[in-house]
Amino acid sequence: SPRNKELQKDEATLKHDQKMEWWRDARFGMFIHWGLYAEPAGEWKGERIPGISEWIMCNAKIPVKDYEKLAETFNPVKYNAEEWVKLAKYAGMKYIVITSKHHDGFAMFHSKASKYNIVDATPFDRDPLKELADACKKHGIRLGFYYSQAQDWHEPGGTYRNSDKQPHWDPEMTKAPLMDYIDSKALPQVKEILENYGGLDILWWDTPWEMTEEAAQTLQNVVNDYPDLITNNRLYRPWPGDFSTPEQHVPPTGLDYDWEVCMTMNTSWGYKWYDDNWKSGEELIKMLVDIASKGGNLLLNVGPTAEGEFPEPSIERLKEIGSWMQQNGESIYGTSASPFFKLPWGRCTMKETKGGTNLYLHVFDWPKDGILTVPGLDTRVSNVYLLANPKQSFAWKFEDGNLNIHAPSVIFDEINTVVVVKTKGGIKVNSNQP
Ligand code: H79
Repeated sequence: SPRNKELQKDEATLKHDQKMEWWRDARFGMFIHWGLYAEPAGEWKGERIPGISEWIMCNAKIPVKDYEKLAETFNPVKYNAEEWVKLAKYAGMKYIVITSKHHDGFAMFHSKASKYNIVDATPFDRDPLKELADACKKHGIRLGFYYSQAQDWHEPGGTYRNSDKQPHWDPEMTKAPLMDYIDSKALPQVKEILENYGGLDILWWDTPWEMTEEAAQTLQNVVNDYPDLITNNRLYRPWPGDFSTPEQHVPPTGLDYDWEVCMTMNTSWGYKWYDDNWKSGEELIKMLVDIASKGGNLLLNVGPTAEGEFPEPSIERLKEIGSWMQQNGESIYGTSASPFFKLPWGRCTMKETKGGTNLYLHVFDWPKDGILTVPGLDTRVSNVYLLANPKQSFAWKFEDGNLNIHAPSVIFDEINTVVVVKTKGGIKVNSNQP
């Protein structure tokens, strides 16, 4: 009956909400792009190859046999999983997603399905993803693996996409159908990563364009055995997965579906030694706030070196974000999108509390007159104070249908100061905002 159908749907929605709860609260995660491409780091035979470094095999049209040789010298002896996890945690990140296999086809985990993996094909006799999984468990960080399911430039049958839609530059790679590669490598490897790493929280697919529905369904059948696993929307178009994935841009408004922006700190995902185009720590903090104010997550990328270390500029930025998050994380975690259409001075996030709702006002630009106007707010306010220093409270007044907060000039020049408006009961915002 229709009534039964409705009840079933409610149950499915409830289950889905339960599954997504930690992810929605987390707001902030670390993406790690690490693979053989960290070794050339954007340069091939003395030549700088334009584009993102993890695409170097494709961009420089490197024959499979030549690219494979990178494995013989890939030896990240400085890798220390716990250091990575501790830094992510200090930065305020609640989860990590790492490339288990990128488009180059090289597995960064021990795989029985393909010898082309870090344990069997390199001098490095360790499984770095096992070590990462253990470190994440120890420090309470959730873990996801990125897996390039369609593009695999190392296998006949793996797809390959470029802007001019040419076939793979290495003719050997075009001689098998997609399902051969899916059955012999992608499917067994996906089973391995889901089974061997203590239970993944996220599986992050990429580049769905050349997938077929048959290939997608084959992989989805495995995913279905893991009811708590969260997946993105890049297995197959137009399948929605659990969340959508704006890449390298922040949407102008929130989306009505769970979403996560993935973003690099410089230009490339994989390590590229001469990529100096770094966003500042302040920019990244404001980006996280902007995304949270629209109800999304930020997955911020680090591209470690072939020695197994984070680049110094990434470390600096993670620390800068961390020192802000240590004081202001409450205004990010577990919050929901701003109830305001637009705020001239910054952004807003909000969160239910025992007695009412907290509004977190992120002040990017202090109004010159020191009066912070919260437009159209129609709510009983019990306190207004500085999140980083709750003893610092502010006077407030309702005037002309707006809440005006009178801020002393001492804090005017701080970047992104968070002012908490504690309210009693729910938030009501009148729509006749400026
Ligand atoms: O893993 C990261 C990227 O390597 C991957 N997704 C993120 C998370 C990615 N794959 N494709 N793209 C991003 C965008 C595609 C860009 C392309 Fe091109 C433009 C493919 C072909 C033309 C630029 C030029 C990149 C490769 C050649």
